[in-house]
Amino acid sequence: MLSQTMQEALNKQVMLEASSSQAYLAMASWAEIQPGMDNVAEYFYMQSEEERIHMLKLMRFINERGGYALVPALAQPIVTFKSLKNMFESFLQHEVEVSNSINELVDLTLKEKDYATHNFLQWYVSEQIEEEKSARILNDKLELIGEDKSGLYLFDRDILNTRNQSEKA
Ligand code: OFO
Repeated sequence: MLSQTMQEALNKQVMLEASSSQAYLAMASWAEIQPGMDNVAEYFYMQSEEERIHMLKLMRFINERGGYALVPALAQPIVTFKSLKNMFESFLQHEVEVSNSINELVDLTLKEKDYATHNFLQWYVSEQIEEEKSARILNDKLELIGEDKSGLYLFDRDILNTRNQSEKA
């Protein structure tokens, strides 16, 4: 059974995962109207779906453990970006924020001696390691490419492979 504090903290995480899904959906839509960034758009559409799955997984857990998962109200995410690089920086920033929040939740489970939730959250800990890694790799690539058009062409061409590789890992 979840404590009230734990339930509220998990519901906050539900909101964060839902906001991530919305933020990445906005990135997908923005990328889709940039010339030649079709695979980047696809990458963020998939990323948005994934965040929704993370949200659902949390909601099901809260309800299973005797709490009540609340569907959150969401603010509009950032919908325009100065550049592709700027969008990917925001992606990484977002993932770091999510990782910090997961770490705080893990901390709370230890304080409360809630080992069931602690165990459940380990999946999110591993997931965040992977997501942060992918976001950092993509940011490093963009740093190297700079304004080089052929580099950007290859970046878009290859981005879905990066995703498939990290899914296999
Ligand atoms: Fe939910 O994993 Fe990214 O944010």
